[in-house]
Amino acid sequence: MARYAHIKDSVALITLTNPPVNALSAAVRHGITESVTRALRDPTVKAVVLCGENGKFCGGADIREFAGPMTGPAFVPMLDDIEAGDKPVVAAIEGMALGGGLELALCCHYRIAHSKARLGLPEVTLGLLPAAGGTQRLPRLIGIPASLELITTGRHISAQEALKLGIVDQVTDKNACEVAVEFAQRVMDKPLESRRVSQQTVQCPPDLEALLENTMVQVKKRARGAIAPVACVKAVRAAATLPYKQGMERERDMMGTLFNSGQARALQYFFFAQRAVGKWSLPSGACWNNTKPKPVHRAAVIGLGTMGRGITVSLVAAGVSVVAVEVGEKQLQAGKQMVMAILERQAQKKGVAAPLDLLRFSNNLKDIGGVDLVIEAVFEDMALKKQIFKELSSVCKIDTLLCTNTSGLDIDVLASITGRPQQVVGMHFFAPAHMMKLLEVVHGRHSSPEAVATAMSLGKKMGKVSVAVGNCPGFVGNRMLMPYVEQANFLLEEGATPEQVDQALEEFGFAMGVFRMSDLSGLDVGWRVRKEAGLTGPSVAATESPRKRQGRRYGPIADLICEQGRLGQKTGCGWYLYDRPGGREAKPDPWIRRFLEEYRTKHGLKARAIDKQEILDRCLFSLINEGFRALEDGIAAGPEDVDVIYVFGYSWPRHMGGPMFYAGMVGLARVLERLEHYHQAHPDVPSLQPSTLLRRLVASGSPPVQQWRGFIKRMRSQL
Ligand code: 3H9
Repeated sequence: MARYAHIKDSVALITLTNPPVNALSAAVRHGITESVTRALRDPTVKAVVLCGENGKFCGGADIREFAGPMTGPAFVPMLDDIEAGDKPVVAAIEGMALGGGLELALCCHYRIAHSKARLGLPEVTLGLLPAAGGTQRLPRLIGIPASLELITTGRHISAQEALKLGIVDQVTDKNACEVAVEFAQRVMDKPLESRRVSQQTVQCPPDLEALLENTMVQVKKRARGAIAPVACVKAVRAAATLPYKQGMERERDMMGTLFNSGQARALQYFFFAQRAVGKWSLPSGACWNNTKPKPVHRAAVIGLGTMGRGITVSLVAAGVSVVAVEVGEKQLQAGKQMVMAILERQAQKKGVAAPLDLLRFSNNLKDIGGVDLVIEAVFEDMALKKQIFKELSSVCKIDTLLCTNTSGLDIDVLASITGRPQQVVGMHFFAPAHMMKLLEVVHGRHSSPEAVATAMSLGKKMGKVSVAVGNCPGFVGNRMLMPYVEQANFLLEEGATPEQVDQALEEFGFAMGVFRMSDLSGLDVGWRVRKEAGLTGPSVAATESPRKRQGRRYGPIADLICEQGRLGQKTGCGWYLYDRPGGREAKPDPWIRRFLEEYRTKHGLKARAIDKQEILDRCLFSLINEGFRALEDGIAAGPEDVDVIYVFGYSWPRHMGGPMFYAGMVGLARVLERLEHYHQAHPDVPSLQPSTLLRRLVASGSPPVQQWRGFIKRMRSQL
């Protein structure tokens, strides 16, 4: 786990060997301790170089070990011993030095980094803080402001930035290990006192108190209830105000609290969930490691509305050449201007030229004949999409992949219009598509494994977190959103206000409550979907009760709001009031209050006081219940898929792990009991009826979320 070699001219080389990222498992820590002791004892060794195998220095503590009791040598004494040793230790950083990996480098006396290496203290993203001295050594090395930024965000930085900040002593394009050995030979006789970071004094800015206070305010605002970023600020404060030893005690105490917190468990689960979704599989048995994607060099985007523009930007930024098609000349020009402006802004930030040579605009579908893949991103209108898919089928070369960005329409219907249903998949991006990380890759009944693999791989190239999902109305994300929004609407009927519902959801950790979110995306989006589904509009029989559809309770409030021309931010009013069309600041609207009162009177509803807990239980548990149904149907392959979709697409707070993980945290028995309770109170709301999967999991003793995949497989095989 750590290889020791005594190489030329009195240098010992210690290589961490724990693929894939040389994480500091108990065995590796053991290896380091033994090797360092050996080097320090050997009189022929005058200096030590520490490096990692396969061009990777170290990815930090072994996160998998956090689930069980910690064994092996403790981190802090191991690092202290290296720093206190009387022989210079040089860290040769290739690939990455993250978390405990960077802390290991910080206790070395010198650090040489390869120019492509990435460094950082990302513990905060795992619900922790850098507790092997990171919060105490880094401020001593680079000062308080830069440390606060790096430790509270967990941002990875380049070797060049690390050099500028003073984290590393040298950056090289050559083999960092060889450079470090030469370096070690030059410094082997130099005194070490000034090289021991823990012995240095922290350079504090004169406005330290104000800086710490401001940072705390900003961090709390960004954290949305996460506790680790707050602890990180406190730990850096300790570095600034206490001697090293006491600072270390503060670091250790706070780590103790964080380590055992539910948030840390949630974030560590989420770390592995993000990686699990890349390992997709289809019911046919085809999967990520037995299916090769096709290369995509040239693509077309059809439609230059908000979605088409974002998708075009993402493709071009990923190095794919794009023909963007829009039939209306005005829309084409507006889209062109916007796409070019975004690409130029992005390039300016990076200090490079915008890749505009990859971009072509056209108002003629015939111009896309030679592309490898098309993404249709027109209005959410089935008739229009069918028309386009018919045309695509005749103008594109035979092996072109045909994708749709629909947010919930039937992929199989679109596939059936083409003569090549196996080459049709959904690529559901989220707005704004050039910024949002999530991509749902929707496989229809006939989608080929190669088509799915290609869309997944293209998503990755575009920097997205891609999740493969099955085909059903709304797929996974929007399907689960429906009962959530429905409950929010029912709560208004029963006595709540939009701001009361939003406040409860925002306090839970969502970036925006359901009504503020709806105002942002436009109320007409859902209105169109409901019209298309025959829930509102001219297709509804005049004799039908406004609060019932197909024998179920229906909440028509959102339709009535839309009928008033209140479509959200873009019209200056929706569930809230804005100072102008396009305004951002939501203010409670007395009109809505009056409207709700009149509505309740008209329908004989008596408003009652609704508390925060009921709002959360009804909105979140109905959404979770639908998640269980999506798992039961096989539309979502596993709980990780649902959770990744909700965190990246719907701003579910990451420190709550995602809806399915959260259900496990709350206790499946409690979720079931609450759903039963509310379903009894509202028997005409089917989405509150607990799913079979939830019932079975509870009956089986509520196994942890990591075991649900296997449980579902067994449950299906018994059917
Ligand atoms: C810490 O250090 C605490 C300290 O302060 C000490 C306190 C006392 N452990 O991401 P990839 C696995 S906390 C275990 O696909 P990439 C990963 O699951 C730690 N496993 O590759 C995957 O496995 P699989 C602080 C790890 O090239 C495989 O390696 N460190 C660890 O896209 C490949 O990973 C961090 O937070 C780990 N530490 O990205 C760094 N790291 O193949 C976490 C990775 O079975 N790691 N694996 O799916 C990362 O950010 C990325 O993995 C990294 C590589 C950038 C390193």
